[in-house]
Amino acid sequence: MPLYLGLDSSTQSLTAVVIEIEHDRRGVVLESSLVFDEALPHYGTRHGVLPQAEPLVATSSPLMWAEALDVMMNRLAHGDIDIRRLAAVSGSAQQHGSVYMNDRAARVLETPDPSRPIVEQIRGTLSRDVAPIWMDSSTSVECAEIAAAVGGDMKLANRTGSRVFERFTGPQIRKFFKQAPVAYAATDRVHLVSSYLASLLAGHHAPLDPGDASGMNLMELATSHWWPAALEATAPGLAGKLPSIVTSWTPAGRLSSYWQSRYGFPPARVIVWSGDNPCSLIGVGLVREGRLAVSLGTSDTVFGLMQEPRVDNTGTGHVFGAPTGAYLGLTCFQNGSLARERVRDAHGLTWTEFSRALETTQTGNGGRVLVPWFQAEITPPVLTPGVHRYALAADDAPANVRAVVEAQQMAMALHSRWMRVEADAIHATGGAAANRQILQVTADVFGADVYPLEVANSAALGAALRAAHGDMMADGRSVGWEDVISGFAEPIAASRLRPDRWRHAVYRELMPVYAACEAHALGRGPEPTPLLERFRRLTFG
Ligand code: ADP
Ligand code: XUL
Repeated sequence: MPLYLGLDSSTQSLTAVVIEIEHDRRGVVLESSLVFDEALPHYGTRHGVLPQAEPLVATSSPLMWAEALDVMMNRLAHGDIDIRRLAAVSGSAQQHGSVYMNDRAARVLETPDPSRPIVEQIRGTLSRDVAPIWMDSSTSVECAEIAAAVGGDMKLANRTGSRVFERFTGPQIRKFFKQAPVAYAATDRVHLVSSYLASLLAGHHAPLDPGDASGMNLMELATSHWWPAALEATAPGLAGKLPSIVTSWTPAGRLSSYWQSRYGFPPARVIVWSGDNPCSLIGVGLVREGRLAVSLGTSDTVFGLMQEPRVDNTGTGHVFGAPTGAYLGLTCFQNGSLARERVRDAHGLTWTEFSRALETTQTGNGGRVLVPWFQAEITPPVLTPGVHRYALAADDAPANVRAVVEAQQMAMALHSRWMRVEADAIHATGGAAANRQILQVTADVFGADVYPLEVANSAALGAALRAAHGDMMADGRSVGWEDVISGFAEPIAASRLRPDRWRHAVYRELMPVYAACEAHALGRGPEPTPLLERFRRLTFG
């Protein structure tokens, strides 16, 4: 029976999920993770990010990602599964991050020496030591230049699915071209994290899929081709440096001789990789329109499948390609898990105590509100971090715990309205989806059932399912997505969290008040104290 491997190279870790699928026998046979900071401490990352003097800059190490891949493949080869049964592998990676390779890369990728670790061999193939990642917000100048050159933000949004965003790859490439023109000129290929890791597996420069390419402000959403006006606005000669874009189920090749000779892998198909959010869409089973997913990882995201690309006129959300060939509407928040950790750590709590604080505090928090921009924020755009407390004492641990979780969930509900998905059920994934007290707030805020998924790493599971789908399609078996996900990504009724009507009514009152606090924190609205007092009177008498 064939096995399929999905890898997820996320901000903080690399995860592998192996599944078997044949007729009715289907299931996860292995899950394994390595945390970059702990497993590869010699790169000096913190939460997967390199230390930085400039607060808006966020980079990571392409060499660390390559070494992590090697460590994981070694672990799989020496583990309990029979890797000779591996039919295909695909992957998921944090979106937007870019890797810059020189013209030596093609040869090294093609003829790697299996007796030496791959990381040693690719060291000389990078034209830039570091990779800017999605947490970077240092490119406001370049964003303005690109938007102006293509005829404005809404034009860019209508063509590419998103207005210009600091973390998107186009502005990042432009900044590199301006700051290091010689190194830019020496760049033969600009990869995303997804196509870079796929290249290491396949032994040649791999293509991108529309799901990840749509996170660059460079791809025309309607055609899945590079948009010449955007390339021109970004950097000279860019067309010649980008990978091609292929449908999400295209084989990029087979595991190269390096993996075969070094670890005994078979020549399994490498299906083109995608971004973590597009992969999660599959991994949480959202292959039809009408439901939403929340991913509570390093970033918090709220997303759903769209048959038609409905672009966000408010400019906060994105439309990406979905691995099914349809579209993915998404809103991303930078202050996700790390903001929850900041509150947890400020009060010296464990996750159990954090959950207990949610259980022992009141819905609506007695009108105490936190706007939790511990780091720069993506939604709404905030470049200078700032934590704003309304009627909330900084040393009140339980109230701060409730306030951060309520703020994040209300922000997700408010800033996903543009998708116009009336969700009666939400699928939850990511590290913090293990926390049922957090998910209860999600259910009460959205007024929807929330289903935590059995496999917490939905991005890696989605990648494994994409590997299976791509392999079957390449064999000429036209297989539907419903069949692919069946038995893997179905919500389990027993784990469902149901919204409470009274608590949902409280959040319906609080949400406009939270929006007013957000506007005030942004410097765009009046003091929200009268609104908070009115909310307290109405709700708590
Ligand atoms: P990513 O894939 O973005 O690297 P994950 O989805 O693996 O991140 O999520 C990791 C995060 O999950 C950690 O940073 C941690 O804050 C959070 N987490 C883990 N367990 C819990 C818990 N019980 N309650 C809340 N958050 C948790
Ligand atoms: C999405 C985004 C993040 C990253 C990291 O636009 O920036 O969700 O993909 O997970």
